[in-house]
Amino acid sequence: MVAGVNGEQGMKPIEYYNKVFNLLEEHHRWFQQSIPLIASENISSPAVREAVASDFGNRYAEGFPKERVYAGCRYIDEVELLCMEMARELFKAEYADVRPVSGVNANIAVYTAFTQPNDVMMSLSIASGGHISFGKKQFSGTAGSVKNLEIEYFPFDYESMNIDVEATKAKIGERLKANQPLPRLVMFGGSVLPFPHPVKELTEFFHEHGATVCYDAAHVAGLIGGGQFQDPLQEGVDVMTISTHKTLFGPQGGAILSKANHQEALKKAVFPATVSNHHLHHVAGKAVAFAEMLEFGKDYARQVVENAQTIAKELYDRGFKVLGKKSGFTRSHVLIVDVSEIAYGSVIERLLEDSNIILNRNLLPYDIKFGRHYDTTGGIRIGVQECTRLGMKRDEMRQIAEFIERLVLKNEDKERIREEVVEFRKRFQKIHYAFETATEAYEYLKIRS
Ligand code: DSN
Repeated sequence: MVAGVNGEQGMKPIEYYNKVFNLLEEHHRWFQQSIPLIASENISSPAVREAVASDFGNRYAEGFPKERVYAGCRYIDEVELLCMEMARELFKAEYADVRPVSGVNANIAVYTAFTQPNDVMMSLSIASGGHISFGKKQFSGTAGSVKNLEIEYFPFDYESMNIDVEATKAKIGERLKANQPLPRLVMFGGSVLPFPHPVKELTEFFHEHGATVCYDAAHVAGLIGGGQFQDPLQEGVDVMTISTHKTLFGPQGGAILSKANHQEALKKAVFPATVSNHHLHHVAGKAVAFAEMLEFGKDYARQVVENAQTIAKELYDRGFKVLGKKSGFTRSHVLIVDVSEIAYGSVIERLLEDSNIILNRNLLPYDIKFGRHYDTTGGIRIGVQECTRLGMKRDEMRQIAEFIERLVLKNEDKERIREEVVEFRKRFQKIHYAFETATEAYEYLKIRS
């Protein structure tokens, strides 16, 4: 017998075992009945899930295809080469490395390839949309903690919700004048990216000042692949990192795309520097997801952006303070709502969760100035990519905005709204933008007999 973590005394191993499966099935049921609005998540197709459940997940294949340090990789190599080929096609990239096991892992490989400890990196602060992997050492951010990089933030314009080009150039000018080191690496992109970043306007400038320029497209990779967002590699960046499961079709993982001249540096920075074995079942899943994206990506990405713009306007018209109004609220899958006059973002997050509407709190660019932090944010973040994959369009975006209005602004009974959400969701159980759509999107796929 083993002591229970939640005070259950003496659960037997078989009881723990059964409990895990019960919880998994309950999770699936809950998501079948919920509206998923977390901007960094998506639903993967049964095809991707099948690939992920394959024996690849039990194998080792360190290194590059055809250069492995293990036997048994005959088919693994073929799948990985196909995966790389599709990634190059999807992102019009000369080099694709599909081995990073996450977006953070991909960013660490980029830091490894292009920086030395104590170098300066320029990126967005977390409150302005940067990712924790861009963060300073004093906040336990990845770049500071792992590579000891000094972080210089991009100046950010709250109104346009974007990097301020002239202020950025001025900041670099000031560093030059003060004889301070200039950024060796620049990271565009991040975790809140409603509008294209000024890549064209700034990349040449940074190159002239000796920096390598990267774009963290973790959030918008599916929109780039679908031709609906800025295309950073064509706009001049040297390298782009992605997550494979946010606006892309999963499974969870990362990848790096670049120009050919960076291939050797990146290849070594991934293996052996920062990845040993690279989750081969997820490489198989990425390959299937890339095939789906090549076939269906354009229609999907167009609908995602239309849905995001629709829900943003609907929320605004109903009285919510949606940021970025001047620029049309969003040109991606994500929007940010300032709820600071109503309640903390965390309170709204829980209120909505009780009615099966799943989203997350988010810092506003000006939250730190007002003394707010990650648990007392002034904002919430909404992403529509998963709902889009479930087939939702304009009318459903209106309906979701109405649910949120009734809960947050009209204080209607949350149990009643939850029942309406469950009813609403019944019509959206299939996955769209996939080759095979017979299995339901959140169906619990049982392999055990
Ligand atoms: N930062 C997470 C998000 O955007 O939800 C992903 O790493």
